[in-house]
Amino acid sequence: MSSCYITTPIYYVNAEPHIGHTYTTVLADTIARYHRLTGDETFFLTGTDEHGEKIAEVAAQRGVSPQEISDQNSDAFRSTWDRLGFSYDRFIRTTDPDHVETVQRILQQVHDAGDIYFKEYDGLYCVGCERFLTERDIEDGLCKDHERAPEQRVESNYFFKMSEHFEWLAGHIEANPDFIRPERYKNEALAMLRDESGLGDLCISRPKERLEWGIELPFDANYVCYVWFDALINYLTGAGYPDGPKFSERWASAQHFVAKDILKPHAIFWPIMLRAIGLEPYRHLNVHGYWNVDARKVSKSLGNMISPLAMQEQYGFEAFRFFLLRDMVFGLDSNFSEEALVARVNSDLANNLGNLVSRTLNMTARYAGACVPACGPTDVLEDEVAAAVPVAAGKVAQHMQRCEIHRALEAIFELVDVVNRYLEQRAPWKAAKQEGTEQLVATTLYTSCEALRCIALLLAPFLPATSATILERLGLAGALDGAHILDDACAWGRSKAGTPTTKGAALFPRLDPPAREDA
Ligand code: ME8
Repeated sequence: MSSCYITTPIYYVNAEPHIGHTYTTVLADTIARYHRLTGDETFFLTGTDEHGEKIAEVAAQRGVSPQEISDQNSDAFRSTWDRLGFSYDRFIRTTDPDHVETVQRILQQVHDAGDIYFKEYDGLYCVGCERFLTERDIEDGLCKDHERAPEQRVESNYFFKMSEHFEWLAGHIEANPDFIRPERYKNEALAMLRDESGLGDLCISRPKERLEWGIELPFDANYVCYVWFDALINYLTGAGYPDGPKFSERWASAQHFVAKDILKPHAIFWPIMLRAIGLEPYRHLNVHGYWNVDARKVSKSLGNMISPLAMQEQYGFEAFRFFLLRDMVFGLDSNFSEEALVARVNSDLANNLGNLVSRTLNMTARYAGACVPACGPTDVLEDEVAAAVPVAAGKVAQHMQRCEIHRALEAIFELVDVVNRYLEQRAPWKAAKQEGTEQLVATTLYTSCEALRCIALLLAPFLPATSATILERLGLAGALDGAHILDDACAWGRSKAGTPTTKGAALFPRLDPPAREDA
């Protein structure tokens, strides 16, 4: 059995979850579910990043301790993820004792190996990014991401010898084209490495006189660890480093999911940190674009957030989840609007999928006594439907390997179209009115119930609740328990005649377009 270790970023606890965090977590959840259904031993990690100036600053503004803010907002993330049904295996907090211990152990190890030195530093610091900026990060005197002015800082600090590994890293990135993907981010990482003036060594400490909220350096009690050095190590703690029984297999299959805002720490700092620790680099860094609203990145600091719980309340989470997965092209930015969401849900879910489910099950109730009928002799039309299933499954597998979720969904919805077209051609509602067509109607309904079973299985990683509902209505509750489920999707003919089916209410009622403010 192969291992599969999937992570999201650990989110800062300076505010509540928004569409951006939800997207990365939906994406990772979908990939994790997919791997579980193919039989891989999957471990899915998410959590919260709690130390550092950003959190200390918000706590001070609100007059509470950083620990209180962390507890409150970490709970907000976890309970939101639970309400949305994400299938994470561990929710890690950087204040968890095992993480603090791992970070200190690693700091000591890297220090003992001579890879950390002390010096005075003078630079421009952005608290939003929690790092010193380079010229590339600044436009009109402001941090490009946070649109706030960085502060000039002169400080004595500890530095991690990062620059001596740039050449090795560039070689690793070149030699492993899917290490950082899609390709545009691989190229961006290589450009960062070429532009060495901007990188240099990594400052990994903050003096306690300026910041107390962090993990104390084991070799100097006057300093705490820089939040990014602490945060990246969560991926090791979460996998059970150093001696957890599954650590080695998990680490060998590690895939990180992040947006492009944190490319640099993941593409540059992290592989070099791993090298200093004596570990192999992770397997893949999967980098997606931004969700924008009115062409601006959704973010806590810009205050244009879309709440996933509000979306769940308004549209149902599966509809929102589907929109996020279907409308973002992996690697590119996407614009969020409720109009686009409603249009997508109405066309794909209410019309195509919803219609197929309701007419298949309604006709099975009406013409076959609410049981899957026995399949009679088949013809070229049935053979075409049966042949379309492994084609769709093959495309899904291929696209999922590359994280091209929108294309995987496209392939499943092409299959939905094939079955809808088949029903139009066979028109069992007309055939049923004629004499001697019982077998033809039964074969048509068997074929569409069977295709629906396959579609529901293929959809399980993307729309887990919808998939379970369709299977339940086909009398196959529990079909998703166990391993190698996706192989079942391609095994045509598994539906058994006589299995009771239920009609049920519309899966996705058509949504009204949102009211316009100027209307
Ligand atoms: O950076 N569009 O945490 P963070 C798409 N703690 N994704 C978005 C997004 C948007 N508009 N806004 C946020 C941190 N995200 C660090 C990470 S990991 C060791 C430490 C998502 O709370 C996306 O995944 O600022 C992005 O990379 C992440 O949230 C940043 O979350």
